Amino acid sequence: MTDTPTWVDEYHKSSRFGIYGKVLLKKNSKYQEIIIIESDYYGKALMLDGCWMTSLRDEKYYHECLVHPALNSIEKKSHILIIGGGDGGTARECLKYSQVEKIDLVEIDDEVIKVSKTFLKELGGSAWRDKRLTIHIADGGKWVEKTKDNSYDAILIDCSDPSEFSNFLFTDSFYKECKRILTKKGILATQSESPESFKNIHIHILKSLKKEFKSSETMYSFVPIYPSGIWSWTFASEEELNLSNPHSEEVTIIEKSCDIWNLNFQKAAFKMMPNKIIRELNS
Ligand code: SPD
Repeated sequence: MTDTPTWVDEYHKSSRFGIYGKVLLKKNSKYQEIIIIESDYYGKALMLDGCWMTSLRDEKYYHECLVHPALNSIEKKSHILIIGGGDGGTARECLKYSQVEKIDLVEIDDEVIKVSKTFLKELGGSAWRDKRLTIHIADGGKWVEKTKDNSYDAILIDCSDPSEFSNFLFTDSFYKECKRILTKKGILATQSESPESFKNIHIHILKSLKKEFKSSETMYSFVPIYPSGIWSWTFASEEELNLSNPHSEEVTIIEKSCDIWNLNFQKAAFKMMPNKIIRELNS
C-alpha cells in the first residue's frame, strides 16, 4: 500500500464512478477483490470486485431505505434474515427495533465481515456486539433452501450486483423459497438496482416479485457513490402493502435516529417510479 492518493473507479457502461483517496487495503478473498479507500469527502469506502458497496458518508441512504419501510410495515418482527450485509449497516438499522429478537445474518464472504469490522467500525457499530445478531458464513441461496417454512418475519436482501456467486439471489426460484420461509404476514425487502444504470435487472426483479407475491412496491432514492446515483428497493408480501402511506406512530419514533429516512421521505419515495419503468412493466 502507498500513502499517495489515487483515483479508484467503478467502470460501468462507458462511464466511471470514482473516489479519490488513499487505498488502505487491496486483497483477494476466496470470492472477490476487496478494496478499502479513504477519501476526504466520503470517508472510508468499500469496493468489491470493482463495484462500490458503501462509504461512511453515504451508507445511510442505502441501509435506512432497505430496512425501515420493511420493518415499519409489519407488526411482528421478531425473526429477521439478512442475506449479504457483511458491512453490518443493515443489521445496525434492524437492531433499532426493540421487538427484534433474533437476526440471522448470512454472508458468503467472511473476509467482507473481517474487513468491515476493521476498517468500517462505525458502520456496524454496536450491532457486532449485540446478542440478538448471529453471523453465519454461508451461501444465502442454500441457507434459504434449507430453512423451514414460516421461519422469518422479514428477509432483507443486501446483496451486490448480479455476479457468478450472487446470480441465484435474483432468480424466481429464490424468491419462491423466500416466500415459503416467510411468516404469513412477513415481508421481503431487496435492493433492486438502478432504474437507470441497471435497468434490465431492475425490471427483472420487479416483474419476478410481482409474479411471486400478492403485493410488491418499489421505492426510489439516491446512493451517491453507485453508478448513476439513482437506486431502488423493492418490498414484497402476501399481505396488501401500502408503503406510500406508512403507519405514522412507529415511523415517528424511528425517524429520530435516522439521517435520511422519515415519514415524508418514504411517502414520496414510493411514488417516484419513472414513466419509462412503468411502461416497461406494463408492456
Ligand atoms: N452496485 C452496488 C450494489 C450494492 C448493494 N449492496 C451494498 C451493500 C451495502 N450494505
